[in-house]
Parts: sequence; structure tokens; C-alpha cells
Amino acid sequence: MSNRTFTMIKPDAVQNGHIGGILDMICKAGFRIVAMKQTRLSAEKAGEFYAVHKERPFYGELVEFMSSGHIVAAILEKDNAVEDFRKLIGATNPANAEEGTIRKKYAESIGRNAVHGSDSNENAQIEGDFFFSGLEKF
Ligand code: DAT
Ligand code: MG
Repeated sequence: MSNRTFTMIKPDAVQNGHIGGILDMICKAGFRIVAMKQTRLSAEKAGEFYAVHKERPFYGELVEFMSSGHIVAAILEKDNAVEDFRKLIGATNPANAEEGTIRKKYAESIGRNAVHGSDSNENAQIEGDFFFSGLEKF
């Protein structure tokens, strides 16, 4: 499934009213929305989603933030989706994000950085499966 990636609009961006602006940038960049839902992660679920970062010093802060409000989860489709979407979102730290990227426009800080984007095809599959059943992913 190399033509798909997974994204979340994070609690900061949802809270600040940027769902529409971010989806507009995603669609204008040529991604098709395969599946999408607004939901809220418990601390336990957020911890599970970010388990790969368990040993990092920011893990507790990350889990607390990601469970602090609603998120929008989506599966996106486009040729070269994973790499192209990472380019569209920009650097993890918005101070380093390029002009024209989602994080440059909407991120508040390295922790509150507006959007998630999968970093590999394998993780895109795993992360999409975390939120969506087979019937929701056509
Ligand atoms: P990315 O979201 O760009 O893939 P990542 O996978 O390295 O970045 O980290 C996951 C999230 O964890 C990131 O979006 C925000 C948070 N994070 C990363 N580094 C951080 C740091 N130094 N301080 C606070 N939060 C951090
Ligand atoms: Mg990452």
C-alpha cells in the first residue's frame, strides 16, 4: 500500500479551528481522503500509538498532549504518499519548517505541531489500522 499514508490533525490545531485550513492544504496538494474521523484518544491509546517513543524524554508530555482534546484521523492516498506528505507537513520543529508547509503555517511549537504524518509505508499501514477497520478503508 505504498500509495497511502496516515495523518492526524492534533489537538492544538483542532482547538484553534484549523481543521478546514489543514484539509484544504492536503486536498490542494493532491491527496485523496480515503477515510476520516474526529475522535479523542485516551492517555492509554495515545501511549500505544506513540509506543516507539516510550524511552524518549518527551514521551509523557506527548501522551498528555495527544489525549488533551479531539483529533482528526485520516488515511490519505496519492502517488508517493508517505514521502510527499512528510514534505507537505514540514520539519517536526516548526522553527525549521519550510515556507508553504502545514507546520510552518499552523504549528505552535515542537510538541504542539499541528499534524502527524507516517514515516514509512509499514507505519502508514499500522497507524491506519489503529483507527480504521477494513470496511472503512476503500
Ligand atoms: P514527527 O512527528 O515529525 O514524525 P517524531 O516522530 O520525532 O516527529 O516525534 C513525534 C512527536 O513527538 C512530534 O511530532 C512532537 C513530539 N516531539 C518530538 N520531539 C520532541 C521534543 N524534543 N520535545 C517535545 N516534543 C517532541
Ligand atoms: Mg514520527
